Amino acid sequence: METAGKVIKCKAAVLWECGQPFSIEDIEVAVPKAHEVRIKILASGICRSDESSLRGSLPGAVFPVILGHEAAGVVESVGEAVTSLKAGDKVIPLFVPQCGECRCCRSPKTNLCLKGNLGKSDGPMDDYTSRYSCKGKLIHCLGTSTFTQYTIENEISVAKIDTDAPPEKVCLIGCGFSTGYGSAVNTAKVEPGSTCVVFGLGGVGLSVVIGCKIAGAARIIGVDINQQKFAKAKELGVTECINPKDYTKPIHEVLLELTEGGADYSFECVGHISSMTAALLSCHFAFGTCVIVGAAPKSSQLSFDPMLLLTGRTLKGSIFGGLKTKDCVPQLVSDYLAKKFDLDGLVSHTLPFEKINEGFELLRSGKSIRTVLLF
Ligand code: CND
Ligand code: ZN
Ligand code: ZN
Repeated sequence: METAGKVIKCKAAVLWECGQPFSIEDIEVAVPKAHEVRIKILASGICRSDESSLRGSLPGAVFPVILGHEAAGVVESVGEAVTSLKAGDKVIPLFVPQCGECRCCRSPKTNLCLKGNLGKSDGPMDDYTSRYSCKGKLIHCLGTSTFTQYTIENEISVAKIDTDAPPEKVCLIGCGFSTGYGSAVNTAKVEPGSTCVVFGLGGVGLSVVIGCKIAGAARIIGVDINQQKFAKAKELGVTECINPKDYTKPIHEVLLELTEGGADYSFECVGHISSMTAALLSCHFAFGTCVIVGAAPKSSQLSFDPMLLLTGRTLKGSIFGGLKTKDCVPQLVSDYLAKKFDLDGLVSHTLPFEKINEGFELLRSGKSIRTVLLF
């Protein structure tokens, strides 16, 4: 492409300060260095973790910063020594890399990679420096930094996907869908006939629901304090919806009664300590598994009676559904194209990229499931 080897000037949503609105700015994106690829972003979803980073409640963001971690795009150019990708490839940036060589990558027990830089500023670059500047100022990256027309990633943080994949849908495979679906089928390993409880029916929680349904769960109980989420949840596979606001007693007591003593699997997809404890208490005392998917505010602490585990409960968590990113993302995109699952129901709104602040307002007001920004 004619831009290869040159600095690119483009638009990006820059967050100058914590808690402020984004401002659409002209930025400069550097030429990709060795092992790096420069990607033209086509679509990027808005995830709750972006809102938490904006508020400074997740670790990592150093301001000014470019956020965004749920995107699809096309490779514009590649740096030296890039072997797995070329200009024109359709791709999904990965906020968890897969180098294939480190102890974690060699282990089948985890999807994390020791070359990853989760929760740290300046993303997955080998030298932990940024590649963006605006008005002569360095703009930090965080994870994959996809709220920009062009971004730079390390080759190990990019999955090549099917050329026919619609970016405005498969971008969700870059976070929300894979995180939820993987938590059900991979982290929990839900079996046919089981009873599942899902706290939080946003983009992540509904993807857990899709995973539970595909795994053959007999009952999927959705818990949310926002009644507006229930219709879509039922469409996607929730069998009963519960609103904690409708009860005076603690919600785990309601769930224990409903499930003959507790769920086989409970999932926390909110990001609050209180719902994490409720999820743990809602799974069966002898054989229940609770999976923490939501990201709690930094420095918060979870505390509970250790007897809860002694009797046989399992407490686990996962990032990106525990799925090895570079291996699984292309497969999930092919499975979507083969209609093995549906992403369309998760996309409640699409907006032009410049309306990013409107997209965040939809998330804050509880009106959206996923808003996808189109570039
Ligand atoms: P989103 O905000 O869309 O959904 C959260 C849902 O929880 C909303 O429907 C709320 O109404 C609901 N809710 C709020 N409070 C309660 C409560 N007390 N009880 C029940 N429901 C409640 O968020 P999302 O789906 O984008 O993300 C969910 C969480 O997952 C969030 O914490 C995010 O940061 C995290 C996450 C984790 C990972 C991972 O890899 N583990 C990746 N991305 C996001
Ligand atoms: Zn996310
Ligand atoms: Zn690795």
